[in-house]
Amino acid sequence: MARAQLKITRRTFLKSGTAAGTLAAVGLRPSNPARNGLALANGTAPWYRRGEIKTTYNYCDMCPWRCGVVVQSVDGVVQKIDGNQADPKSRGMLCARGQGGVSFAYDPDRLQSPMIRTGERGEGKFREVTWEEALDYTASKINTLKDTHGPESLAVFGHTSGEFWFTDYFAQAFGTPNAAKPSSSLCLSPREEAAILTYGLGVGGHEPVDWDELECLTLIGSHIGEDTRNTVMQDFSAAWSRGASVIVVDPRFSSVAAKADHWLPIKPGTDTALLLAWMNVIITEGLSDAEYVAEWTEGFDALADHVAEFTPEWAAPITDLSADQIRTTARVMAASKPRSVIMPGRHVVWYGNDTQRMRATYLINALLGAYGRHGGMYFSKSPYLEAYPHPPFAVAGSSGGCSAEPGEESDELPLGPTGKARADGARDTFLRGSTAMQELIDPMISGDPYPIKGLIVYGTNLLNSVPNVPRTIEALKALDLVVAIDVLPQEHVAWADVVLPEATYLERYDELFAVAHKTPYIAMREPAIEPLYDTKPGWWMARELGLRVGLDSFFRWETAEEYLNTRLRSVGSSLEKMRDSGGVIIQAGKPYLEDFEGASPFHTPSEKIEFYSEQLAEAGHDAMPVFEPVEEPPDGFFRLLYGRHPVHTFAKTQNTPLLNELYSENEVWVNEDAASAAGFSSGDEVWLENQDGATSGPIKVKATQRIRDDAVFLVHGFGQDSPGLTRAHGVGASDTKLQTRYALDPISGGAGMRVNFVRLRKEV
Ligand SMILES: Nc1nc2c(c(=O)[nH]1)N[C@H]1C(S)=C(S)[C@@H](COP(=O)(O)OP(=O)(O)OC[C@H]3O[C@@H](n4cnc5c(=O)[nH]c(N)nc54)[C@H](O)[C@@H]3O)O[C@H]1N2
Ligand SMILES: Nc1nc2c(c(=O)[nH]1)N[C@H]1C(S)=C(S)[C@@H](COP(=O)(O)OP(=O)(O)OC[C@H]3O[C@@H](n4cnc5c(=O)[nH]c(N)nc54)[C@H](O)[C@@H]3O)O[C@H]1N2
Ligand code: SF4
Ligand SMILES: [Mo]
Repeated sequence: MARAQLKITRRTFLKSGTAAGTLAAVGLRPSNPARNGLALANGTAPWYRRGEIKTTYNYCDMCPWRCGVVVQSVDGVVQKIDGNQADPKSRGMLCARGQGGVSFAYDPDRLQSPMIRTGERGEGKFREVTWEEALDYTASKINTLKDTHGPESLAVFGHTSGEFWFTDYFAQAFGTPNAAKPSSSLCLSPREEAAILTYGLGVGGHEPVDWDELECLTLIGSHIGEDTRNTVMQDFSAAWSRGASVIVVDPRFSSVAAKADHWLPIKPGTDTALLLAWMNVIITEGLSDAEYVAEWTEGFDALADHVAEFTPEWAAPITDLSADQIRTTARVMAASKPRSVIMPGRHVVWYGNDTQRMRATYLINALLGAYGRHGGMYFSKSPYLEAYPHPPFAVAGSSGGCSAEPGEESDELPLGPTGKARADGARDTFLRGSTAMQELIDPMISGDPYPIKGLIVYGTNLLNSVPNVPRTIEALKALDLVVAIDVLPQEHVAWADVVLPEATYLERYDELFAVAHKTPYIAMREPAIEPLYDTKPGWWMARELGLRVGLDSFFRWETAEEYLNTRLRSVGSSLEKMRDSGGVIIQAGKPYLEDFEGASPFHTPSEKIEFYSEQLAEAGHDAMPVFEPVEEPPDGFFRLLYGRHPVHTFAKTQNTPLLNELYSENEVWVNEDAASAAGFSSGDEVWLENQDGATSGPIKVKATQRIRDDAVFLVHGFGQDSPGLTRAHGVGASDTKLQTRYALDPISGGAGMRVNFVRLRKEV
């Protein structure tokens, strides 16, 4: 009852919020607010009385979700960031990290000037140089690499929202297929590959759960609440308030488990067994959507045969759940079909068999008839927007990642102009696969299959995001050129030959954010203030480098405005028109099956959702998901699990003053009984040591009943070693440094990171 009442309250609130928001948005551009008496008397006037307010539109870069924001600054100082009411992701609201953007920009630890290395790599000794010198130096090194080893010998890693300029535009124009994003093989590539194999569409940047009409939500690990993507939090709260059923499968009692009707504390690594048993119940009890299955799927009989033996009784001892729990939850899910979905999740590189696990979740969604149905999974559509005209790229294809649009990636593996394929083993190993960033590191050391000699690291936290840090350091020592483009002195920056400091998202124009969505849309970024210190925007750096390495024909625009206005012309708009209409352009989508008027929206060979995958069978993989046990922790060790904290993003915000104040140090979650058996209790300081002897710490114990006794849990991003990060340095423990190994997913090239084990030690 309480939840039903909340629904009404929230609906009413949203309605009035929108109306009030429109008025507020109009009021955001006061022509010239008079200074009040306090300000004139040099008193402490509130910021909005200190001078003319400049209002600019932007999309948040505090995490890869990119909510639309409205930024207000006075006299060249950013004062406030609000959610843009017109933006489909923020809808006028922001998470704590989005609000914390001001503090990110004004972090005094920021990189302030271009630098060239003077000491040994890793020592962090540099001299400040002019932009001219830094760019000339970098370009001459890149030209030498190209002449000596070919353009493929330059790898480009990129994340954060300026990634496009380097990982996509520069890399493709220059002619290297070795461009990669951590948001692909270290995050969501199994999810995308499984979706394309199973129903012929990518999931895309914004998971297309049709929240407004959803009746049952199942979460496999996805920890909404710790994962504080703004829109997902809003949508989840609304669905929950409306009374939607929630099933959470997580070895840890996560924030969202606390809101669940059913919490299944599964033994880590056994989710595929649970998914097979759920399919068994749905099929044997006749709970699937028979009409939908007949019309839109292929291979149902094969699937029915396949799962016949995977009963709840079979799965119970494997998953450490009861057969009754498994059966009950399958029935709950099916009772709401087709308004019932297992959310695809996002960070899905877990155990190396991740594409098959993701396929199993999609098969259940298909049995329940969810794809293209109201309250199920809608179809995202990319907005229409033409590229800036440029000559054909030397390398086709995309490096994938969180921002990848569905259908954007081609089936062809990109080849370099000299006919060489990506060096990550894609052609030999992976069935499909967007670039596997971690697999590009071996060729830097071994020269096999061919040498990679140079690396541009744009907005990627190289030593905090990629497993097997000792190997990355070996590669950093072996390279001929390392360029770091960042805003903070992160650990890997000390290993660079050239450091190019970027202006933050609040200080620059950037590529348009064109989002595949229920309502496809385009958001803009413009500077709220001038770049602080001697920093420059990424687009400018990419262009200046491009002009110096013979790519003039790709960089014909002089200014960012010229580039953006040219693209916007293709949709009858311009920066000025976008500003006038609230910073976003919204187009019409085609979210449901009925929008296709009988044609199939599924781009598989059969044009149906494929329970049985011929493509997988032909490539020698299991055509239907099977459960493969994962290695057990050795005696005295726990499996190392990790996840998010609501006020931090990855390893990049721990030093942000405001966010650091909210949560400054991580703890290791240990089951209370297991902790006391090992002689530890809450607050004790311990070191963590993994199966290979790697250590991180000291870190405080959080002894709790909220986690199983075979695993421990860490918030990712702490335990940083860069002395330049004055607040984050040396605090807590790092999951990355304890992930000396990973399990490679043979289908997607994803790096499963939950295959590491740690023990607690009093000292090292
Ligand atoms: N605040 C905040 N929010 C973020 C981010 C951030 O940095 N900060 N990053 C964003 C990004 S890019 C991503 S990819 C997402 C990641 O967010 P999710 O996709 O939700 O991340 P996961 O790593 O899949 O989920 C972590 C949860 O999985 C549970 N888990 C561990 N092992 C298992 C297992 O074997 N089985 C099951 N069923 N559960 C398991 C853990 O206990 C934990 O609760 O978050 C996004 N949102
Ligand atoms: N151990 C472990 N590894 C993980 C994960 C995990 O949970 N645990 N999560 C995985 C996932 S889901 C993802 S998506 C990836 C994320 O991987 P990354 O994107 O590498 O993670 P961040 O720590 O956010 O690093 C962002 C980097 O960009 C810099 N930066 C911030 N703003 C700007 C800017 O405006 N311009 C430039 N040039 N640089 C900027 C930051 O200082 C930082 O160095 O990590 C993956 N790796
Ligand atoms: S979820 Fe939060 S941090 Fe991420 S883009 Fe939105 S407001 Fe920014
Ligand atoms: Mo991610």
